This record gives sequence, structure tokens and C-alpha cells, in this order.
Amino acid sequence: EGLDGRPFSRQRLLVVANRLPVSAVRRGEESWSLEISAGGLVSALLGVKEFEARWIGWAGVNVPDVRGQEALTKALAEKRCIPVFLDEDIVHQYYNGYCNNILWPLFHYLGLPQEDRLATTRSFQSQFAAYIKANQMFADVVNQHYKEGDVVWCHDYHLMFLPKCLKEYNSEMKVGWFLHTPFPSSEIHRTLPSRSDLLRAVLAADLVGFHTYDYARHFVSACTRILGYEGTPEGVENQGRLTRVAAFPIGIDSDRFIRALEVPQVQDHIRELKDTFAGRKVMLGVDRLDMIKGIPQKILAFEKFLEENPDWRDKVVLLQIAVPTRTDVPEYQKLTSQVHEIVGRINGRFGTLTTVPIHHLDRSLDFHALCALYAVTALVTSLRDGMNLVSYEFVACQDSKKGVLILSEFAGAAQSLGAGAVLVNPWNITEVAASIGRALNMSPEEREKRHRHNFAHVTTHTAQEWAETFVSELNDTVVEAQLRIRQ
Ligand code: ADQ
Repeated sequence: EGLDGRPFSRQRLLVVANRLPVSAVRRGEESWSLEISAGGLVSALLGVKEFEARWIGWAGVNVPDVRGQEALTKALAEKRCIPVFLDEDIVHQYYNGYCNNILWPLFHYLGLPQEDRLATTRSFQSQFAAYIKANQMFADVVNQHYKEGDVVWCHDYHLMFLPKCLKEYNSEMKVGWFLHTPFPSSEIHRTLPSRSDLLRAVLAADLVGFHTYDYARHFVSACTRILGYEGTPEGVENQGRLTRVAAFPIGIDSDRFIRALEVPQVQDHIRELKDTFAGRKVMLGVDRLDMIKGIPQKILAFEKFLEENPDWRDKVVLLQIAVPTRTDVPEYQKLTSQVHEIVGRINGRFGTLTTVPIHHLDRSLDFHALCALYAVTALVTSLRDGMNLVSYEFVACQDSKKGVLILSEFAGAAQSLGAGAVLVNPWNITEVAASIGRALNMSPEEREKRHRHNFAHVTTHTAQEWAETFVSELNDTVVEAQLRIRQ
């Protein structure tokens, strides 16, 4: 039970995220099929057993007709999901525009798009208005379903206005907000025309969480420098009201991966891969096809390695599985063509009649295929990444092979897996190429030592522990605030 003596097992948790954990496909006027969609947040929260969790979010489809909306609402209720219906224009301006074209690149240090640099440009203003409107629509749905005592947990950069909207409805609501991306240096955040409004809206929450202490520190600095509020060891204070700010590093459901390695289907996949790549070492990349993941840089580093190490050319292969995302945003289309072009050029340069050095797939893989793939050496070269769960999943699948993890120092995971991984600056292609050589030649003793360190971390800092820690801290924060007011 929490500080307030309330047993957690009976507490309801409303998880609010832009996307629901299921994808909906319309089969008829009133018929829908639903599929659980994979992803970090989904697997993290599916493992939480202490709370009675409900999800609130957008189902990823436009449903303009009332009958369709009613049917989908009913189908989702069976999965404990509650939909927020967003029309096409809002999705375009709020999701593709403000979220994915402005906040996402800015929070990953890629800057603001040129045409949006001025606060006065019409697209910026209308996208920001749509962002606030969408956040208000999420708040309306939360408010309709909220019951006294519920905990409301808002997720990610899509919903920075939600804490403010919720507290305007009901100042007693327990509201937490967690950011899955990095929070950038205050010097980056201050370039954003809506910088102050966003910070104030987030500060309406009782508890604000980040993956690392650095991100939390950047957030507190932004609040002190931009808003003039006071930063304390506990968080951010303004006129006697404290918003607690802390680091809650996410994890994975490691047991799920470890158990999957025993499944016959996965064993078959592993054997198939061994046959296919017999006599060659396999380096693995698994990413969403996104500019933050540093995929072109990784491939260029691999090219450099092949260039400098002719002996390895027919003994090593890079398997890059890159699932396309946000395919209607032009920047992502450009990235896809760029990656294809580089892969084609390198395969033309180093391939033979029977083999190519890079196998690049634009697709997602199912869970079992992914587990089988994880049983090799991994290259995670994100230019920036909130945490990076792929690196955790790789470690969880390595207990027999003790594969080497080459990890970007700009991924949040570098702070937890840094001692076991080979850390690299992904912008330095020469350094990454040298690390590939180092991983390929590493002694079994060193691999074992590094793997032990990371495996212990991944299996003890799990997704379930992450979620439970955040929610119990939120409960405690609210009780402490009430005690402070009474004193
Ligand atoms: P993402 O940017 O999506 O998450 P990540 O943390 O690596 O990055 O999670 C990706 C998930 O998708 C993993 O579970 C992975 O297995 C899966 N995945 C990726 N490519 C796949 C493929 N080709 N086929 C099948 N599955 C694939 C955001 C932040 C991260 C943060 C998480 C969680 O950007 O930094 O770690 O949220 O907070």
C-alpha cells in the first residue's frame, strides 16, 4: 500500500498516450478487428500487474461516422482501451506537424525545420493550435472516465499540454507525465517559439519523469532559465507549489525474451540463420527507420570497416532490419531513399556473385523472428535516443552467446549498459569502424564479463519495476503535497 494507506491492488491506472496499444482495422460498417501493436511502452505496461490499468488514446484510424465510432468503442472496451477520435486535419497538424515535424527533431537535437523557425509563420501557429486542441480532446475523454482515486499517467511529447488541461478540470486529480525521448539542453528548448507554454503545461502535473538524470536536469534548467522558477533537489517550485521531477529509467519484460529463446519456432529460426550465414559473423541492427537512429552513419562505418579490413570482407555480414515509420512525412521518405542508395553502393562495391555484405530489410519482424535475430552481435548507433530498448532486448537474448553490444553514447541506455557495452560516438565513423573490429576480435573472457554486467542490469531493472516505481512515487508525491499544505 502507498503512504496514504490505500491498497494499490485496487487502484485504477489511466494510461494516456497518443496511440492505443492496439491497431484497428475496419472490416465492415460496424465491425472492427484489433491487433496488439508492439513497442516499448506497450510491452512495459502490459507487464504491470499491481494496478487495474485502462488505456486512453487514438486508435490510429480516421472514423468520421458515429456508427463506426460506437462499434469501435465497444470493440476496444474488451481490451480495456478507450478511444480518442481525431479527424484527418487534426492528425495532420497535431501529429504529423507539431509532434513529428517540430518536437521530435528538436528534442533529438536536430533543430527546428527551417520554415518553422519564426513564431509568426502560419504553419507553426496553426500546428500549435491543433496540438492544444488535440490535447484538450484527450483531456475530455480522460475526464469522462475518471473516478476519484484514479491515477492518471500521461505519456510523451504528444501530450505536454494534457497535465494542464486535466488539472483545470479537477485540481485533485493525481497526474503524472513521463517523457520517452530525451529532454534537450535548455539552450535547445529555448529556440522553440512555444517554449514557456509547454513548460508551464507540463509543470501542472504532480510528478514529471524522464529516462535519465541528465534529461531531468535539462528540464529543471529550462524551467529556471526560461520561466524564472526555482529549481530544487526535489523538482521545480513556483509560488509555493512543487512539481516533483525525477529520473525513472525504463526497462523491458526480460523474462519474455529469455523464455522465447526456448520456443521451438525460435530455435528453428536460429538454426536457419546459422545455416544461411555459415562461416560469417553477423552484425545486427534493428531500428525504426528514423533519422535519430543513425542508420546511414552505421552503414558508412561498416563500409569503412570493410575498406580497412579486406580479410573480413567475406567473413562478416550486416543485417539491418529497419521498420518504416511516419511514411507520410517527407523527411522520412528522403531517409529511406538515402539508406537504399548507400546500401546499394556498398553491396555493389564489396559484393560477390554469391554474397553481399549488407542485408537490409524495410520491415518489421514478429516477436519470435526478432528473438532469433537478437542472438548475434548488435550495432546501436542512435544519434540521440531517449533510452533505446533494442539494446536491452539484445542483451536479454544473449545469455548463451555473450554477444557484444556496440552502443551510442547518445542513447539513454549508455548510462545503464555503458560498462558492459562498447560505447561509440556515432558521428565518428572511423571510431565506429574500429569498434566493429574490436567486437569481432574480443576474447571470450572479456565478452563474458561485459555481458554479465549488462544481463544483471536488464533482468533486474524491468519494465514492471519502472511502472510500479513511477506510480507509487506519484501516489507518495500527492500525499506529501497534501501534508505540506496542512502544515
Ligand atoms: P523507439 O524510438 O521506438 O521508442 P526503442 O526503445 O528501441 O525505440 O523501441 C523500439 C521497439 O520496437 C522495440 O521493442 C523493438 O523490438 C521494436 N522494433 C524496432 N524495430 C523493429 C523491427 N524492425 N521489427 C520488429 N520490432 C521492431 C521510444 C524512444 C526510445 C525509448 C522508448 C521507450 O525513442 O528512446 O527507449 O520510446 O521509452
